[in-house]
Parts: sequence; structure tokens; C-alpha cells
Amino acid sequence: MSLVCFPFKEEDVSVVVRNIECAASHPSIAGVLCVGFSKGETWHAIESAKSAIEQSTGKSVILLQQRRIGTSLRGGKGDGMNTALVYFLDNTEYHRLHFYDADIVSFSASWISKAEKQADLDYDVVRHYFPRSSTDAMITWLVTKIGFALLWPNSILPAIEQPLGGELLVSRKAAEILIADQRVRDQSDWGIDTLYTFVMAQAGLRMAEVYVPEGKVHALYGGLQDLRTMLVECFAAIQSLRNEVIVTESRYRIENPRPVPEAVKQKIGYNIEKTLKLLKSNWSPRQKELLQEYFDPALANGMLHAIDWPCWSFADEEAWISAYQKFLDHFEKGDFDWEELLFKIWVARVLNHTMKNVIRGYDAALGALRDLIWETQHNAAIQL
Ligand code: GDX
Repeated sequence: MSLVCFPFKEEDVSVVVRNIECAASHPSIAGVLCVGFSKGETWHAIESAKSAIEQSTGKSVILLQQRRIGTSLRGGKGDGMNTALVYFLDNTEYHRLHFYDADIVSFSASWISKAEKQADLDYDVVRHYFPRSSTDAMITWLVTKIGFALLWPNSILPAIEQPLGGELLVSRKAAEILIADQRVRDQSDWGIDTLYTFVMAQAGLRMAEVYVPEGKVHALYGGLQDLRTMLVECFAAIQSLRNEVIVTESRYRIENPRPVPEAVKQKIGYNIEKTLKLLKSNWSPRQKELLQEYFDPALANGMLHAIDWPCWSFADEEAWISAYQKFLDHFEKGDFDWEELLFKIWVARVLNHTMKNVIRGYDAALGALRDLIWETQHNAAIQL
């Protein structure tokens, strides 16, 4: 029997409670572990619903506040997920641990069944992936997948569809490997998904990806500003791993995707109007100096022009790969000017993708993203 963990902060309580009930009702699930950031409104709603769910399903619902496991980085989702790993390893009656974001409106029993069925074939890790809008997942595509392709082109990492996905199943073996790793325990912030994925590949775990055709419908972002912290923490996680090597091969299997639903194809993942203003915000003299010292002149000049009038044509695929390599060498997390430069250049790249690729339709946009990963991986592999 398995355990399901929902890490949560503050979410729509009716969605969270419905998801807990759904997981607890599943025949493969013996317990549902809710790991809260703090004892806020969502915590109290779960506490109130807990005994009724336990009575109706006959399963345990455990409510825990996350422990401070990392010591140096911000305490966030990483501490929440690692708290769940420790609980799972201490409670040996559970054989597998599932993670799901608590705010998923489209969550259903089939998400659990799919992962369980795949794990029965002796996979250590089963990850869910789903159709996403062509303007969604801009951290996944432009930061994580690019980083994996540049740094470990011959590993399985660039092939993993959604390496930041918070929906996955781990076996006891995978959980033990993860929590024994100091780098994982230290990654208490949004970088946790990067660390889990990386360590799974480095340890040669057997990994599968299952496809969820209905997609992940969850709370939406406003402007790209909402993603600034996640961007910085996900990039810093990749940067912290840049000198690591992967020598082991992992067994890897992926379920074929289905046609993407129209609703997903037509969705715009962020507010473009709000985002345009970000290009001219928060500039300091030092940011301009760093831009001119470290980055290609065409990109630097383009960014400086964007202070006066929103423009983005300079932030093409090639310019992003070149800038990414400069950030890998010089970026300093915690330094406001470096973080702002990373954020603004990424914003320009996302706008360029939106106006150049997304405008040509869903298939062209996804094709451009896939080509970028493929080209980057290929070029990095031949330079090894
Ligand atoms: N315990 C705990 N502590 N839970 C947290 C915290 C925290 O500090 N921060 C967020 N959560 C919960 C949150 O309530 C939700 O259930 C889940 O973690 C995901 O957070 P959300 O703000 O909905 O993340 P978002 O923007 O949807 O990102 C998710 O998808 C990304 C992706 O696939 O692109 C999240 O799983 C990311 O890790 C993932 O990169």
C-alpha cells in the first residue's frame, strides 16, 4: 500500500480537501500525508475535514508542519517534500510515496492508478507529464531543460518531459537515495524538483513518465513577476550542480502523448500586458555595467533599448543560450542585481518566444521549444 503526500501552503481549501478525499478513497492508498508550510487557513480546513475523511474512507490522514531540514536556503517546498520523505521512510508499512500539488483541480484517482501500474513494472520513479500551453512551463523549458541539455547532454536528463513536475511516485529505494544525499536535504526551496530529478539520474534509478491527457488545471499566474523567486531558485539549483558528472545509465520509459486538448492549446499562460512593464523596472547602474561587461553587445543593447520601449527581438534562442552560459559562470544568488538581470533577460526571452513562435500557432511554438533543446543538446554533446 502507498502513501500520498500533498505539500501545501495557502490554496483553495475546497480543492485541497477534495483532493485529499480522492486520494484516501483510492484502493492502493493507505494514508494521505498533508505537509503544511504553516498553520494557516488551509491547515485549519484540513484539520476540520480530517476525521470525516478518515471515517468515510477508513484510511489515515496525517497533518504535519514541515521541518527545517535544509539550513542555508529559504525554507520552502523543498523542506515540505523532504519532510514527507523522512516520514515515509520512518513508516515502513507504506511501500511507495506519491507527491501531488495540492491545488490541482483536475486531480483524479486515475493519476494514482497510472503511477501505481507503472511502478508495478519495477520502476523506482514514475513521473506524470501532461499537455501544457505553449506559454506555460517557461522555467522548465528555458532554464531546466536547457541546463540539462548543456551540462549533461548524454544523460537521460534532457529527455525527461517535465523535470520540474511536482507529481511523481517514488519507491523506498528512491526515497532512501534522495534523503541520504546532502545536496537534496539542503535544497529547501523551489530547487527541490531539479535536485530530485538530477539525483535520480545520477543514481541510475529506473524512471518512467506517464501521460495525463486531461492536463494539470491549477491556480494560474498573473504576470511573469509571480515566477521570479521560482526562476532564481531553479536556475541556482542547476548552477550548483554544474561541475557534477553523470556516468550511470538509467532505464527510462515514456508513455506516448495524445492529441493536445483545444483548451490547453488556446490558453495563454501569463499576462502579457503586465509582463511588458517588467523590462523597464528595477534597473540600477550596476545592472547596466554587468550587462555590458559580461553579455554579448547585441543582447546588452537590446535590453537597454527595452528600458525606453518594450522590445524583445534581440532575445532569440541563440542569445539566450549564450547568456545562459554567462549566468552559469557568473550569476550570484542573493545578489539583487544578478537576480534582476537573470529575471529580465528571461522575461525578454519569454516575450520573444511568445511573439515569434506562439503567434504562429501551438504546434509551431512547441516545435520551436523542442528544436531548441535538441540543438542545444547536440551542440553540447559534440563539444565534449
Ligand atoms: N509544504 C509546502 N511548503 N508546500 C508548498 C510550499 C512550501 O513552502 N510552497 C508551495 N507549496 C505547495 C503548494 O501549496 C502546492 O500544493 C504545491 O506546493 C505547488 O506549489 P504552486 O505554488 O502551486 O507551484 P506551481 O507554480 O504550480 O509550480 C508547480 O509546478 C511547477 C511546474 O511543474 O512547472 C510546482 O510543483 C513546482 O515545483 C513545479 O516546478
